[in-house]
Amino acid sequence: MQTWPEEFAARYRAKGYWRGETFPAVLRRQAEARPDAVAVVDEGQRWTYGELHRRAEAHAAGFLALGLKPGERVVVQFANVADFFSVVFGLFRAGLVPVYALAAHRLAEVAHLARRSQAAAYMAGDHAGFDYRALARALKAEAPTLRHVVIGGDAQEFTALEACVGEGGLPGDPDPSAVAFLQISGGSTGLPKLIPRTHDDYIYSFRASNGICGVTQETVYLVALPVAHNFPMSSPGHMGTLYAGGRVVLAPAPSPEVAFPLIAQEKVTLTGLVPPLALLWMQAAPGTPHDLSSLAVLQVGGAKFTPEAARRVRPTLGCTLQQVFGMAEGLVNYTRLDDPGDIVIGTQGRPISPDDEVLVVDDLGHPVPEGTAGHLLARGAYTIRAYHDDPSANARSFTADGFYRTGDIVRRLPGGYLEVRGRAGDHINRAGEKISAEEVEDHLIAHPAIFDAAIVSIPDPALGERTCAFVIPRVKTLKVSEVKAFMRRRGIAEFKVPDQVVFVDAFETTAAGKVSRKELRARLRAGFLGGQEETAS
Ligand code: OOB
Repeated sequence: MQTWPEEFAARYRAKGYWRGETFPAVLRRQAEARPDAVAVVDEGQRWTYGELHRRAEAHAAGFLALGLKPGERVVVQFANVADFFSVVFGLFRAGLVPVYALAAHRLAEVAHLARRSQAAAYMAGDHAGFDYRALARALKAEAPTLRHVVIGGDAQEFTALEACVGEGGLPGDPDPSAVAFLQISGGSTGLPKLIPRTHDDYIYSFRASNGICGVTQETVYLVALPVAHNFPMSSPGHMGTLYAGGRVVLAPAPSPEVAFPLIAQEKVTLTGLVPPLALLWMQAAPGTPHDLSSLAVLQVGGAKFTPEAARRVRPTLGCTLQQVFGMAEGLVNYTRLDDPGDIVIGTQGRPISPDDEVLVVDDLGHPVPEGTAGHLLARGAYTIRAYHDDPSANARSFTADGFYRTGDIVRRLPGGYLEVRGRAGDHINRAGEKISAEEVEDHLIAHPAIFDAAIVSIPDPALGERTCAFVIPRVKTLKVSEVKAFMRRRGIAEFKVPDQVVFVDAFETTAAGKVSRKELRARLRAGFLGGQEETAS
């Protein structure tokens, strides 16, 4: 159930933000209104709204026939493929709760999600050059609550997704204030936290985003980023596009080589990228034989897009730039499509909703004047009040009056526009992928030849930030290649394997011999950069 206090919930309903819509009802509405309109395009497969709806209904019945019970959690791990949509809408229809893993996640992350959510099932696709069946085999030993594994494609000993179909026996639509799915947080400490989003709150976020981003049934949205990430899902992303009756085109990879032909063929009008990809696209666009003229708006977000890069979007790609600064916990900011150039280039936008409450405070929690950098706190109709089943994270991440501590350092400018200046926490933003220093350090320290390790971010022209592991080895013979190979054997997502490994004899400490890990990371980083400590960003 939603965790907003009743007086807030009542206000959000009265203002028309929470309208009692649910995911199954959204799909049904489109399937009834425009059954023959194309909803999802995936490498030659074209599913209409009618087809997507039929598949989702059939899967819903099939999932329940397995013995799954409404309310149970199901970890889903799909690349950018159409099955993602029939599976998650099938789960919604059955009252089951998807837990979104990224396709890049490996055993360590998926096992954590399954355990944390007490998942009853794991559903994955047989695609993307990785064997999710092998992952599933190992997962069963690590997640005791798991009763079913469903695999799209060649299922081998597991239940085939194609066979998970049935008819009838479906429950009524879910309660709109119930948790619809769990999304992962890119949060700063330890393992990813689970973010519960309700039908009411999430649908509000993309319905309102549609208005801001001009999404209609004419929109053709290209999912270039991973389909399960919050940005391409709801800002306004594929869910916003389906809500409006538009067309969702899935890119198997975000590179210009793959995405440009798709833009030309499908006449894509809108897409969202992280800054490093936007740089690649801008580099590739001038020489491309593909017609990109349908692309009206390019959204860039997930990490800071520099003004220098932002300025080049229109000259190279011929489209309008929209900056998007959001988080899976809720709050999303957009530059508006008719904002003046200096706002679009120099800020990360302003909140979706007039009822988004945004505070910028100093270290003691006191509000700072406009134009001064401080910690961003947020509260509103689509910003969570608590993580799933995580009292200690909740105590750290939310104020007593329910504001989410975003961990971001921002400056508020006239008109409520925000400029992101950096992060207060210890997470690294590597091309929009959030990496917790603590989580990676824990894996490193598990190596028998590693005495201690600290992960720091290093500025990187392509990725924004890359990771550097400072390692104190127990034996002089330890090799960088072994450290990286060990990390891969730990079963973590490739983007978390340190980009650089630097061996040191000891970590410098203060005279008192005591340094917080945070301070230690800052010192290592400053030393590595030759004393050129970066600003907060
Ligand atoms: C998006 O969501 P998450 O949950 O992966 O990461 C959220 C964090 C923010 O707290 C901030 O640190 C960073 O990513 N971030 C940005 C940014 N957009 C996100 N930092 C600077 N500039 C930006 N434009 O990344 C996300 C979710 C919805 C929409 C867009 C991005």
